[in-house]
Amino acid sequence: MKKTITCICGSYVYSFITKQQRKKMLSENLLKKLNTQVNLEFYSSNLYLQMSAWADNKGLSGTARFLREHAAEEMQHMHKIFDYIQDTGALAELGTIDKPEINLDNIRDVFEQTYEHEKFITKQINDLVDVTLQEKDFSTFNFLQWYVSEQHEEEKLFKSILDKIDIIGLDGRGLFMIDREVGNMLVHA
Ligand code: OFO
Repeated sequence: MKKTITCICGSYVYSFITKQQRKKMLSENLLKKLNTQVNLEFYSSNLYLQMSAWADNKGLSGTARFLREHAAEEMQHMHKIFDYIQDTGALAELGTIDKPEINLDNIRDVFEQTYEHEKFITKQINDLVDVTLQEKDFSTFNFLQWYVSEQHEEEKLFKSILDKIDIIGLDGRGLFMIDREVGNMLVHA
């Protein structure tokens, strides 16, 4: 509902327009894709939290801590898109989030699967950026550039851990050293 307030002298009129009345800044197509990405970020968070539980049960406390921190970061990614959608006057909508299925035998599996998952997310972000260019939605294009850089960092991070595992190996003290190393890593170190 549109509300107007007129000051005493009658010279100024302020209009308050509800969010629903704002001109929609996002196409239906982009809105749907951004809402899908909200769900994917939720899924990423749950996936890393589940992996963190697995690592904790295996006594890999450094890896568990790292993954838990990363799960929290994924929630920030989710909120950022959620807020952007709301800021455009559209409606952020949460959907069903798949159960994270993990199939892990060792710490290398953890980082191989996280690396593969991040490559999948990068593809999703790239597809989103592509749509913004097709629709000439430069505002959303600009917003998504943060995610483009973020995905570059995330792929680099998980690949660097995999490289360390391959150099150090998991025999003898190797597993202990890797777990300690991962636990000391900041998410974007
Ligand atoms: Fe791991 O970057 Fe978001 O999903």
